[in-house]
Formats: sequence, C-alpha cells, structure tokens
Amino acid sequence: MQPSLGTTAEQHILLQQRESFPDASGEFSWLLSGITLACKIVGAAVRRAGLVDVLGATGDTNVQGEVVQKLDHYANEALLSCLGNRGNVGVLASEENEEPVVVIKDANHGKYVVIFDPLDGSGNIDVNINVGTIFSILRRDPNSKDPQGDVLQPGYKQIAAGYVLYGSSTMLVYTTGQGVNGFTLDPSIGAFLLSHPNIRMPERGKQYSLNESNAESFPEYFRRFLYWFKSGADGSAYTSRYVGSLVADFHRTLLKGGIFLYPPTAKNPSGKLRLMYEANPIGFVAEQAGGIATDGHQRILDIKPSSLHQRVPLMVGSKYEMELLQRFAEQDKNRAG
Ligand code: P6P
Repeated sequence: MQPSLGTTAEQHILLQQRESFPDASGEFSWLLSGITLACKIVGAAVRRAGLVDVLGATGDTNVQGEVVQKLDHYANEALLSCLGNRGNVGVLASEENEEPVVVIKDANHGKYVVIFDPLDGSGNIDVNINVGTIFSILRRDPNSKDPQGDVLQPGYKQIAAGYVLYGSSTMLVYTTGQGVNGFTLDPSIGAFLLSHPNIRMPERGKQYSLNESNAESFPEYFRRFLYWFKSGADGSAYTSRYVGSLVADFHRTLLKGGIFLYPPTAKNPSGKLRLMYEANPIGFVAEQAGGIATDGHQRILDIKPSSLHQRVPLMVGSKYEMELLQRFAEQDKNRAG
C-alpha cells in the first residue's frame, strides 16, 4: 500500500512553476529546499533548546547591538551553509551579518539573492515562546557587478518570500506571487506537507496587536485610531493580542484577520522592524493573501531601500482595519492643513 504523503513544499513549488512557467528548470524548488533543510535543522535545535546548552547568550552583540542568543548564531550558520551550497544563490544577507556575503560573484550563475532574519524574536527563546525564520528572495541582474545593489531592491521586486514559525508545530508559509500556501512539518518523515492551501487573510478581524507600552510616544492620529479599537466604536469589540515575536503575531493576523502595528516610537523614531528581512517579506505574504502593509504612509513594497539593516514602521493586516487606519492618517493630514 502506497503511503499517502500529501504534497511536500518542494513538490508544490515544482507544480506551481510548471503551471506558470512550463520551462521551469526546478532550480527554484532546489533553492527553496535549501531553506526548508536549514529550517528543519533550526527547528530541531529550538525543540531541544531547553535540554542542551544552546540557551543563553554568546556574550557577543550583532550589528543591531542586540545580545546574540546562541540559537541566533546557530540558525544563521545553518542558513548560510544550506543556502551557500545551492549553486544558484549568489548573495546572502542576514540580520546577523553587517555586510552581504557574496557566494557566487558571477550573476549569471549566482542568480538569486536571499535575505533573511535567521531567528526573529530570539529574545523570547529562553522563555519558550514562538520564534521564527523570515526570508526574502530576489533575482540578480545578470549583468550586475554590484552585489550590494543586488540586495537593495524594493519589496515589489521579490520573487518569493515567507517564514517558518517554530511553534506548537513547525510551519512554513510562503508566496511566489501566486497566492500564499502553508506547510506543516511532519517530524516523523522530516517533510513540510501542504496543510493550509491558498491562505486568505479575512477582510476584517477581531484582534489588534502592538506593544502599548510605547503609546505615549505614538503620533496623535494613531492614539485616536487605537481608542477606536478600545471603544468598540462601530459595535465591534476588539481584543488585544501581542507575543512580541513578529512571525507569531503576523501568522495569527494572517489566519484570523485584524491588524499588527509597530509605529514610530520615541525609542525607535523610524520604527523598530527591519525593511529588508522583516517588513518586505511579511508585506509580500500579506498582500498575496489579500491584506495590506504600509509604513503608515506608503506601501511597504514600494519603499526604495537605502541600507540592508534600515528600520521602518510596519502596519499590516486586514483590508478593513488598514483602510480605517489610512482614514485616520488622512484626517490628520487634512487637519494639519
Ligand atoms: P518590542 C523581536 O525582537 C522583534 O524584532 C520582532 O520579532 C517583534 O515584533 C518586535 O521586535 C517586538 O518589539 O519593542 O515590542 O519588544
């Protein structure tokens, strides 16, 4: 009797490619398998974190000035090595590395750029709260001689993006611009199996998600917007949910609807989240699922990047709540004259 495996992530991307690009070489599926392999390695370490000495800080700090957790470092090494040997990845860029890593200089061979946050939310590792890996994939200009320029492309140029959430189960969610699909890792066979085909973000939700300890320094219109959620202005009572791990907070918003907000604050006047490996990939997935992602003023995917680690405000979620936020912002602009 044949085991009924279901569709693996690699099979799914091959099927998608064949439907859309009949001459697809399967090299994209091979690239994706580098990400899924690395994330299986990371997931295994995250599950064991309480048992072996991978908890706690290494004592180093990264380019963000954040204390590097041992699993951060481990995850970064896993992604660099699993993607570095794919044979078609030319440039790798990571939250953990100040500069991009050029793997294959010739852009005709190293066709792709992969930008990633190896372990987002790592501050939550030691208290066993969900963390995630976020990735963004760009194509290099075949005539490029400038790896830095290959990396600093606006979000609408992404050819794929997604994340792996290390939670009660390990889940891969990604898009190649043809909708969003979710895969759950079956640890008994070590494969990500299609579990959430064609994910659509609900047009409206019942939850809002942000760190309200920063409320005093939010822009005035933003405080009025928040009050609307609390007052149940149109008869809809919203509840607040905040994990403090972007992948977990966004994944809930993707499946349940609602809104995730990280506006400018006194501590981070340009926003806290990073454009290239947090806001852009999350924004691509959100839009492909029918949601909206802005920095409060413009579409995230239209922002022209100036540096690899630049930070932006991020507002992302269901159409209804995001359009309401836009109306509050416009009223503010008109009031300001
Ligand atoms: P705060 C984790 O450090 C992170 O980069 C995101 O995963 C998360 O959404 C955000 O920061 C949480 O920031 O200021 O609320 O702790």
